[in-house]
Amino acid sequence: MRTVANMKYFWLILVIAVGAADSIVEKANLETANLTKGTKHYRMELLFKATFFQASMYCSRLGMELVSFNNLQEFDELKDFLVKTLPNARWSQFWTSGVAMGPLQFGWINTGLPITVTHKWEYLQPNNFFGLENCVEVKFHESINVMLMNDITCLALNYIVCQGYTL
Ligand SMILES: [Ca+2]
Repeated sequence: MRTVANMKYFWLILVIAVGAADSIVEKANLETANLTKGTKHYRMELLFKATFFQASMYCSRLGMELVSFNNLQEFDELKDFLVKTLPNARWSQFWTSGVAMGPLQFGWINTGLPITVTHKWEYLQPNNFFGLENCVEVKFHESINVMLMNDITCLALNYIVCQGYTL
């Protein structure tokens, strides 16, 4: 019986090890990446994951804010940045400035404006699962060229993209 139990732990550890080796940080072999588009500057943080609140404070310390997109062009800008920075990445999640304003209504906490790219939600999202999903992440998969939004608990651990503007 002990051998069977040990084997279970072996497989568990193996799965965790494989999962860790598959992280986007290792594939991208970088910690941060930067992109400037016009007056907008993006900074991607891949060294660690954080809650929405920690991520927001992290960007603030840099004089920046969590990423938002007020139109499809800005949505595609972020997606292109991820494609360029993270080749071969599987599903990876990044915080945005999006938060719940009301039942299944979302806006950008940095601008106070509603989220208008409503056709970019993941299938069956937003769903406010268990009534606990008040923050908006983007889920990115490079090999199928997809980036979509999802509402999720603000305490989830995600990577970070900050944005800032030059005058
Ligand atoms: Ca959700």
